Amino acid sequence: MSERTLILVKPDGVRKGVVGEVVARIERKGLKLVALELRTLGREVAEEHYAEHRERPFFGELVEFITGGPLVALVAEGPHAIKAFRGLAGATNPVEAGPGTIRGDFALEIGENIVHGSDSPESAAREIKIFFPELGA
Ligand code: IDP
Repeated sequence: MSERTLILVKPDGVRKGVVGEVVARIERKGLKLVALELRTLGREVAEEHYAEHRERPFFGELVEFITGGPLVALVAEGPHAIKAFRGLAGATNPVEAGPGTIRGDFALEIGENIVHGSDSPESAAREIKIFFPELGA
């Protein structure tokens, strides 16, 4: 069963120059790129994307960070795309992410963990609509 997931190479990933590396890992896994764009998020889009974290103490920091520079938004498609990319990304906290994962290989701090990947089909649909409304449902 093919599905789609919304992936962000966050501003720290762009700053560190690992966009190519992340995209290569996505492609090497066998996922297909459906959309890809470099853009800088405004506060409103950032707050919408992270709406589920609105009440968390780090929300302000998270929005500052994600709007602080260009990021790469992309949609990847394939069987189990959501779980497959979460596997490539590794644990949210990079010090707990295993070697060979994106966060395990390129990050140290939870606030700067290089990538975002949708965590469920519902989140994927919601997030894809925010970043690429032209893709439809
Ligand atoms: P996920 O990105 O692995 O799905 P979530 O729990 O949805 O993890 O958190 C969203 C993002 O919020 C994380 O990727 C991370 O960058 C940031 N974050 C999570 N917990 C903390 C924290 O305790 N301090 C700062 N940032 C955090």
